Amino acid sequence: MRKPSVELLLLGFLSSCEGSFSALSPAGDKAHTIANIFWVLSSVGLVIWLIFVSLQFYIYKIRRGPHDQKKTQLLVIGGGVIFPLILITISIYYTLRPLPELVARAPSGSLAIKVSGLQWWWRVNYLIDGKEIELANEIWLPVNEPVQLYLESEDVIHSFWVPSLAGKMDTIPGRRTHLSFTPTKTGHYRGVCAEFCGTGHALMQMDVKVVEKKVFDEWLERQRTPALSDGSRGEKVFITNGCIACHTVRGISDIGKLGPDLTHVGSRHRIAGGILLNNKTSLRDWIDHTEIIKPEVKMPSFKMLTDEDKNHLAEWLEGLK
Ligand code: HEC
Ligand SMILES: [Cu+2]
Repeated sequence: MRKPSVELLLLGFLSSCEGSFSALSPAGDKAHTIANIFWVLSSVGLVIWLIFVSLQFYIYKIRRGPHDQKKTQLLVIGGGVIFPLILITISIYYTLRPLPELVARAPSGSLAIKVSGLQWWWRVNYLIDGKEIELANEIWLPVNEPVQLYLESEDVIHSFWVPSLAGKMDTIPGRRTHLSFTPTKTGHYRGVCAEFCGTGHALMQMDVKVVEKKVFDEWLERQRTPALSDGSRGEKVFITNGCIACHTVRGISDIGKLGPDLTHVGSRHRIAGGILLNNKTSLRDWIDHTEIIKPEVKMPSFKMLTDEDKNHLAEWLEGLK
């Protein structure tokens, strides 16, 4: 059997860096800075590696045997001490120089969003005209406008990371951290929790949609409107089976704060910490096998509901656009 060629392996490796999860396809000002640092440092590393390999080739293949002691000493001191010292000093300067810009806050008056990490999902609050609207695991942003994120945690340390848009920032219980950036390209990006935070850590993701300002305004307006009670069977199942103890659906019940706000759950791209595509089947599965989909999740499964009730419930949730 033919072995896979190095080019093929490299291609596979590089292609896994493409797409909405990648720090190497930047779509935000800060992510561009970070990607540039990566490319410059990698290129310098590559050049040094090539010089080193050439020297080895020279010694082993071209000019074997003893060498002039003076010259070799010079090479060891020059190439082994002085050159690395200069290079490391330059790279420290080069990598630290953009730091103030990377941690700078957005200008006052910018769009402000509070994002809280929880085991194992993200609570997202838009702060607009002194009012908050809440959603989960999904953030929409207008393109080319700076955004200020306030990051918090309600339990353990998590880390907010949308590789295509900006660097990582920890969310720490009892403290507020900051992250600001300007998305530069419309598109759909993915984010993850980048700090091990328990069993469901790998199942704690999010979607970020960068859209034109007009689309953003329309979306925000829809998200602000409360849900309308329609007296349907799904809604009744939701109210009478304890879902409202943990979930708010604005316009119907706003006592539940433990779980995600479900006012517009039907409009989200994914559910359950960004791991299931949102449709009626996923919603039903989630209610039915919560603990199988996400072990140790803070929501009990509701297997005991009748099949018909589960169907009505899933249909009603899906309709909460
Ligand atoms: C004890 C509190 C609790 C109860 C009761 C509860 N949930 Fe949940 N629910 C949660 C938590 C916490 C999550 C987030 C889980 C995660 O993603 O890690 C969640 C997530 C969800 C989601 C996914 C939302 C999203 O956008 O990701 C849906 C849908 C949902 N619950 C529906 C229901 C329904 C329907 C009921 C009643 C049959 C119910 N829940 C009862 C706590 C609860
Ligand atoms: Cu986490």
